Amino acid sequence: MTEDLDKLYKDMAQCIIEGESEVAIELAKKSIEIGLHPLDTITKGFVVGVNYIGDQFGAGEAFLPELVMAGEAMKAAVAVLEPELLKLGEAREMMGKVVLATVEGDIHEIGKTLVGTMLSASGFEVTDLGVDQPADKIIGKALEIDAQIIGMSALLTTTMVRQREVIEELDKEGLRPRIKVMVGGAPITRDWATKIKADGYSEDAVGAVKLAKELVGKADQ
Ligand code: B1M
Repeated sequence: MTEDLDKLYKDMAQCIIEGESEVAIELAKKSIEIGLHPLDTITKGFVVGVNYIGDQFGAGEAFLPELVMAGEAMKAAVAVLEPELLKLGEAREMMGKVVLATVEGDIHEIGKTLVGTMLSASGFEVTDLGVDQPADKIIGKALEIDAQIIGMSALLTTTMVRQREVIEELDKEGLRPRIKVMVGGAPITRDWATKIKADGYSEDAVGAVKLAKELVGKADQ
């Protein structure tokens, strides 16, 4: 059984590496049928493949089309698993409102979407603005819906500075601590979050939920 599971996780990683969206969808469906935890499917299976391609790309051993295809396959797999992730949450009081976005100049969406799904499953009302979002749109939406939290994702070392711009703008407008800011994304570290005076940082989607609860003073729920 363990061997079967290992093989399934390897097949999941492999289909992302090969950019096989159809196979990714089938394997994601299979994981649901056999009762795997959707977060295990993502982190032990599909993410292994997308990280591998990312490393290969970074080393100049894979090229943009492969990165694009891996991204598409990853997106397809996560889309199948999203309803399962949402089912993990139970009906409960609304935890708070979050405006979520990938910062301006950055079109990476998979991790941000995963964070949004996990927050929704945990009782947060999430407004996901999508990718490539400038500071004024992020702040404008947070004010419009009276959000307690702005969550920003950045996957590029060239775009992570945009997180600081949003925080500086919030400070300038006197909107903190009314609106708390959480940041994440592959190049983001706790040191970076401290440096830009974010209210919190998480390295993954599960941690993002814990952090968001802390930020709205509901860590015990
Ligand atoms: Co791009 N890319 N990419 N890419 N891409 C990286 C990020 C890179 C590290 C690859 C590499 O070179 N090794 C590299 C960045 C290098 C750097 O900045 N130093 C890179 C590059 C260079 C680029 C382009 C510039 C390539 C080019 O055009 N020459 C280009 C940039 C385009 C742009 O944004 N302007 C580009 C494009 C793309 C695709 C479009 C092809 C595709 C994205 C598809 C999509 O999102 N629809 C893509 C992909 C797939 C990747 C990698 C391979 C995988 C990213 C991913 O989806 N990971 C990536 C390499 C890598 O990260 N290993 C890479 C899976 C996802 C679940 O993880 O997003 O980290 P992640 O999210 C995690 C945590 O970070 C955290 O929780 C999530 C779940 O656990 N988290 C948060 C994320 N956001 C959070 C927010 C929070 C809290 C936690 O609070 C608000």
